[in-house]
Amino acid sequence: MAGVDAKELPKISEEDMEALKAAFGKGTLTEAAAKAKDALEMVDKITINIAVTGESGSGKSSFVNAIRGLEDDDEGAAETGVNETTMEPTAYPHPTYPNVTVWDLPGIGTPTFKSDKYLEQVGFSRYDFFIIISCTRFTSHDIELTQEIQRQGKKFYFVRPKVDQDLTNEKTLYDEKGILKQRKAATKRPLQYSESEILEAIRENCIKGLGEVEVTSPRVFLVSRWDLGKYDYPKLQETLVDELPGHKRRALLRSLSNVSKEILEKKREQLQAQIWMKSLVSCIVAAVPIPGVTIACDIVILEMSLKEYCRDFGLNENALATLARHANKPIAELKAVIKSPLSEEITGDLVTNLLMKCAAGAVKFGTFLLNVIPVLGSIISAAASYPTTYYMLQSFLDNAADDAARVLEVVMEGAISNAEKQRETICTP
Ligand SMILES: Nc1nc2c(ncn2[C@@H]2O[C@H](COP(=O)(O)OP(=O)(O)O)[C@@H](O)[C@H]2O)c(=O)[nH]1
Ligand SMILES: [Mg+2]
Repeated sequence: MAGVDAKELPKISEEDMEALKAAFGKGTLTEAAAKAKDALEMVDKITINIAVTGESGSGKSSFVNAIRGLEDDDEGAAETGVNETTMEPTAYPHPTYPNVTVWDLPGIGTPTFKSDKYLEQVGFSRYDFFIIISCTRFTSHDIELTQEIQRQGKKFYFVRPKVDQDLTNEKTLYDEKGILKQRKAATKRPLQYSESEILEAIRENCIKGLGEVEVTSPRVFLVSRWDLGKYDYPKLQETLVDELPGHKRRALLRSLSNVSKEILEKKREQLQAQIWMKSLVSCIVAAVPIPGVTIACDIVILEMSLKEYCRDFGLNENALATLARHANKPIAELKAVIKSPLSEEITGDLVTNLLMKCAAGAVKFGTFLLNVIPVLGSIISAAASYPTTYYMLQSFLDNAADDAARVLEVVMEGAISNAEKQRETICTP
């Protein structure tokens, strides 16, 4: 490693390094590359079914739209503000990742309702996990349902939407300086308006109600459909991802809306963890010499990978237009902070250019890799191609993730003013 500044090298995690060593260590590179290819393709084949249930009017359909990154008036959105009469679950595939389906389940709480029957009726076994929505207290029906889900060994999460409304309502009890207007001796309200205390009280109230009936470690996430970057929605996204196994985790994560820095970071980490596999596939499976660069690789795989990064981070014309509309911002404002090419600009030639630019940096990285994985040196083409493709994917991914973080910052400003507008409409008689 002498003469190489570690800071200039791509970050490669211990785990990746171990996987890389194991793949190269066996000596059967073609086999390792074929396995890597299968692992990468798995994410498109795996299906995820999310059940969203709760009483009618609680905000189920709105939540179904929210998970799918849609506004209620977008094409393909679930209809909101309607009383449902059917007992049939409705499937809403994710618009960009159709292997993720969100199911809007019929409201529970009819007089004939029995939780075990309900689950049977809605096709219980289909779902990976359940989201139970209530905008007031969780009812005996919700609780019966969770007990049945618990018995059958599946996961569930309580979501309490409309917290924006709660906060607005509470605010009316305080004057413009944030001081409680009517100080009754028995009041539990803080004398000074405090958003965090109100939210904590709502959360505690929900958990208390559930604790009384022995729901094991209930988790309640407070959300506002109009402001997904706030309150507990980002935490909910992370929890859902963390609690799914392997490939399912990847499939869900990439479909989640980019509403927080944390989720962007999780996506970056996940894509980062696949670079060693993508490079392997590109340099081994169908590698051809690239004119102008002294390497051989499969350009198509690299092109597809860069497009995948753009898609996952919302860096294409369509996604940006939708985002701009949702955030009430001109699309130009979002584009102004993007430094790397959008999906539409990615071509084979662009990939070759990027590889050329990365060749110098990759030399140092190659020296580093050769020290760790000596077998690379014995495969002449891989010795130069592998570090170059790795380095190129790494640089592009980091840039795309940084772009997405900057776009998010611009959008968040818009999101705040939009939520305020929404609150005004709701609260004005
Ligand atoms: N303020 C506010 N209103 C919401 C929220 N979620 C849903 N709503 C509204 O609550 C009403 C019922 O929502 P809907 O999704 O149709 O409920 P469903 O019957 O359970 O499917 C609609 O008018 C929604 O716009 C939220 O987080 N905040
Ligand atoms: Mg509905």
